[in-house]
Amino acid sequence: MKKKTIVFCTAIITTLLIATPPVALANDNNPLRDASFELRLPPDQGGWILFDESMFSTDKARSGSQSMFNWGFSRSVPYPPYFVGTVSGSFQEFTAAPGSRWRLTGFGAANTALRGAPAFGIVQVSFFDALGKDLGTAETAGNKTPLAKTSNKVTSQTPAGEWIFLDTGIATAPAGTATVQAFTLYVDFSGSDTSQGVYFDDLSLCALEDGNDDGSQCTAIIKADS
Ligand SMILES: [Ca+2]
Repeated sequence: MKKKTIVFCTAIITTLLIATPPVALANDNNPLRDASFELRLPPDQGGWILFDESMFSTDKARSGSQSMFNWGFSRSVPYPPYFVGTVSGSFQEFTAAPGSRWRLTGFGAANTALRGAPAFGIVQVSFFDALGKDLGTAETAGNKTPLAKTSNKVTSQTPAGEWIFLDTGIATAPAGTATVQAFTLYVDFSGSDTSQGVYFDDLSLCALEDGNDDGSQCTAIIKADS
């Protein structure tokens, strides 16, 4: 009887493993401070730097009791391009060498499904030189490509209230890199005349070890002073 119980439990665990969507890899070397937004550390203590319509929120949390809420109001106007857009977010900055590889993951959710498009929440890594110029990434470098590497998105198609896993994949720092910035971002150019936004929680930044190609082994790095 005991044996049967064990077999049964194993079957359940196996089923759960197969059914579980991809989740963040464990990262004991996550350099982000207050990665779950519980501490509300100010920037001069290494905390998140907030811009535009961004705030710590107790309205929704994937872990603990707080998250980061980036939101905005994109209104329609009677002249081209017929909308006024908004970009809000939060970020932290780290020293980074050319050729170093980075992966940012986290979770995003909208309490009510976003209206219109483009209106979306992402996590993003961006590289900068010593003068603060945005360099883009090796993967995205080029005239017609964005100067950063972004994750999949929370959009109008994302079920309301559901946390989804956000993942930039691996971004390689181009020549001249001095720093990397890890962002939560909400972008709204929808002209939907609605106040709306995306919650973020449980971010993890990985500086990949040499020879590691999936972000499962991360190097311990020291955060630059703010
Ligand atoms: Ca949290």
